[in-house]
Amino acid sequence: MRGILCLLCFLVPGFCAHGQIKRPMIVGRNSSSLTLSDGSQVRTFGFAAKLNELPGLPGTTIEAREGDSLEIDFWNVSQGNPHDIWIQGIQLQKRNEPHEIYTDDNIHHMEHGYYSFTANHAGTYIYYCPVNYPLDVQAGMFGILIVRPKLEYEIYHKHISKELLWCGFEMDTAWHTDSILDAEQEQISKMVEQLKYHPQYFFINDKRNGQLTSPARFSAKVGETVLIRLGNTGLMQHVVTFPKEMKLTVLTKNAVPLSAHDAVNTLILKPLDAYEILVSSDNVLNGFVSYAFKNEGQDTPIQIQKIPVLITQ
Ligand SMILES: [Cu+2]
Repeated sequence: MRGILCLLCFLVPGFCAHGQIKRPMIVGRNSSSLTLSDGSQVRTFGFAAKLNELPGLPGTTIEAREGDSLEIDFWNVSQGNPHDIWIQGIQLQKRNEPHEIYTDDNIHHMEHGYYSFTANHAGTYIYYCPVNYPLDVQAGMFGILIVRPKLEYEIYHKHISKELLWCGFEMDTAWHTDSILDAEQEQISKMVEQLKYHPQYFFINDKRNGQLTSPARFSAKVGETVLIRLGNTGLMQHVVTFPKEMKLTVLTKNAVPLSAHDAVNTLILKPLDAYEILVSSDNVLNGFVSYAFKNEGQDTPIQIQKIPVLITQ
């Protein structure tokens, strides 16, 4: 029996019940930048996969399969204040050395932190730096963890023709000055309390409106099913509305499977929410997905981004 299982593990990727051990690396930096629509540059923090890589918004994507054991090696090379990693919805075990006992310290400049967990539930998660929340998240210290389902779900997902990741984010450039990003740890909590949040820039990944290019923009054939991962790494509410001609199935919200597949076309994401949805259309379509950025409790959006949708024969 064991031989057959081993053979299946070898022949069918994803069959193994025991999962793999993965050790992804996250490099934390505080000297990245993002070019804004007027050509100016704004300073950001971020998470890269390796030392010589500039982090994007979102930072490096970590991928795993249900049942895998992960030990994230977080290396802080930011020179400034300490940082830390949290994953929304997952309890992490943290060590300062690979096999040391659990620690609760933040990770200082040039230190490593090792965060281990078992990926028990398939879904899309947001990981981020909780230090001085929400300052470091606004600065850009966030990324996506994807836990892919085991084999039985994979069969169900077999008809998916492509996968997209849309990470909504707003930016108030007043939070991105050197005096704020380099402030001493002791001053920060008082400073964060006094900061007002009036974002001037609104992004899907790190792009605006129609600037979203392949592979993130939506183009598909009639009848094709596209899996979209949506994450809110901003501080506002994101209301995402698909054209009514499109069929939407919500698979998971914050990695919890949703069984009620009601006909919905609008999703509301609070900060740090993440959804996995399946989208398809039986007809050709040339439209857009509306991405509205709102203050919670207010009806009128502060800004609406439009992601082009093209469905052809
Ligand atoms: Cu941080």
